[in-house]
Amino acid sequence: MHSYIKNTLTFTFLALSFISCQQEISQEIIVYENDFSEGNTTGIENANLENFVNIPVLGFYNNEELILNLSELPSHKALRITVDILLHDSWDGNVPSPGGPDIWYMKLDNQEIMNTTFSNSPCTSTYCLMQSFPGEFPNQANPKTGAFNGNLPGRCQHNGVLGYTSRYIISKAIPHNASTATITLGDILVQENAANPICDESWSLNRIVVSTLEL
Ligand SMILES: [Ca+2]
Ligand SMILES: [Ca+2]
Repeated sequence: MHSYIKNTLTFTFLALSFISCQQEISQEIIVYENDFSEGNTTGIENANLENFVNIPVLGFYNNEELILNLSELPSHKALRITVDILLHDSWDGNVPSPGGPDIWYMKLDNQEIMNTTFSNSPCTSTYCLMQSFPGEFPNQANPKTGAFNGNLPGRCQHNGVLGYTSRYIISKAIPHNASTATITLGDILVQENAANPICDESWSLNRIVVSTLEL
């Protein structure tokens, strides 16, 4: 085999993209990947294995945090965190109390890296509850902007009704060099008029991938 090709193949993960500082990534190594199909929740606090339409997930959360603790990370300059999340039932996006705002957030080592809202509301000329994603709260975007799939069935309050679960695949690259990392996913959901809050609005985690980046 030609040595150039051989050397190229030696690197499992190559420079595929850029992060905000526009430096080229020389090596990306996946250090954690879990779709929960094996039932392994080692290192995750508040892990609760569930199923959503026969897909294994961690769920179902309402005003809760899910925390992944990683250690012995290889030398790196940044972490890429990719989450595949499902937002179930009547998320109301940016609206004020009593319906919202319905916040979902991510932290790395207790520093906020994402604080946004999601909306599963219908959107017509007379009724549309805006969401912040793909921006940060209180950005104004139409419901389901950026969704990987906005037409999955509701889980509880709108059980089986298409459009009441939306799926988002979110990837963030953050400067980081410590050998340990704590990743927190959480929500602040508001449903003051709901008899059963977790049935009215909840979320679940379908998959999480963490990789280290050398710049
Ligand atoms: Ca609601
Ligand atoms: Ca709400």
